[in-house]
Amino acid sequence: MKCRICKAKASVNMRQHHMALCTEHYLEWVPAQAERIIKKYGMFTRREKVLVAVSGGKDSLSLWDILQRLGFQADGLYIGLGIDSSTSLGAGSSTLPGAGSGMAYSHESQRLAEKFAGERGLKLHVVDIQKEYGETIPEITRRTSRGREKPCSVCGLVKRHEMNRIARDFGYDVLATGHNLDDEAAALFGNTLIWAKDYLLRQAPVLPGIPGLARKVKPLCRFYEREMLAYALLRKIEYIYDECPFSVDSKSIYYKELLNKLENDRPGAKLSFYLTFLDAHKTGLFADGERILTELHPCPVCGQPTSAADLCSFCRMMGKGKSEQVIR
Ligand code: Q46
Ligand code: ZN
Ligand code: ZN
Repeated sequence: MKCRICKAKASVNMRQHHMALCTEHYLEWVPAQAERIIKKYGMFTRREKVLVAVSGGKDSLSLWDILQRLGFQADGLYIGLGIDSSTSLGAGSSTLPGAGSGMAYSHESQRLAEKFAGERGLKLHVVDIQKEYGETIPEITRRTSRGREKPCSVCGLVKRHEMNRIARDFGYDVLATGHNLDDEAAALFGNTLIWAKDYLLRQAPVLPGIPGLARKVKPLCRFYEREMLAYALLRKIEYIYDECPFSVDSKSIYYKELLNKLENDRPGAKLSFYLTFLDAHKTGLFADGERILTELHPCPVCGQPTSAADLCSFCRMMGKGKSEQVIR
């Protein structure tokens, strides 16, 4: 297999694009392609401040690397979830995957995110959930009724809240996450199976900002996971190989496997599934639902927009609002 550009030995073969590239040209192709995606969907400009949510994994670190190489103003945000060797959801939950697995997931992912930033002189915000709120994600899960079996629902809520908070408090125009095509296609597949209207409505490469909520963008949404893996390896980015212990057996991993089978037989199927969805979206498939965004109001405690009747879900989960004064 030869590089399409220089005819040297190719390092990455992309069947879905009918294209193979050598290392040098692959490392040029990825940022060029990312820039096209950023422009095509109107994600952000070089004048805007971007906050990249970094987990220490290959996608988010590669995204930060790409944005730096392209000359965007991109800082990082790492959220310490407290998912480490002592992680357990307590009695009755001992069968949980990852519970007490001995893997210091948060510790190691934070080390790698800090190492990445330190070596490149980049600014990284670190929020430690336990220091900030007195409890780790598994501890909040144990205390509340949200997601008894897995901390993912609590974790997702806390991460969204904290990303919005830091973006707002530090004046970032846009929040970028490292979701790749496999993530997006798996989410789309799962949501389509149950026609989860509200989720389908909000699944897009760009979610426009509204007062109190930064614009959210996914610049890697058209890159296959294996393309990002190749990029991270060829750029010699040191990232955490292990997934969060709670992601084991998750539905999204199952959907990814199903879609990989499909992709294997029909190269490009995953991309076309996602892109035809975006087209359908654009041409009005969910037009009626647009009103959902207008029904938000600011949470009386934290000020973030919410559709809940009073406090937002985060403040309710954290038991805020009862003794606290309304702050904004
Ligand atoms: S980090 Fe959090 Fe994920 Fe771990 S607890 Fe679940 S949601 S699996 S992306
Ligand atoms: Zn080449
Ligand atoms: Zn709130």
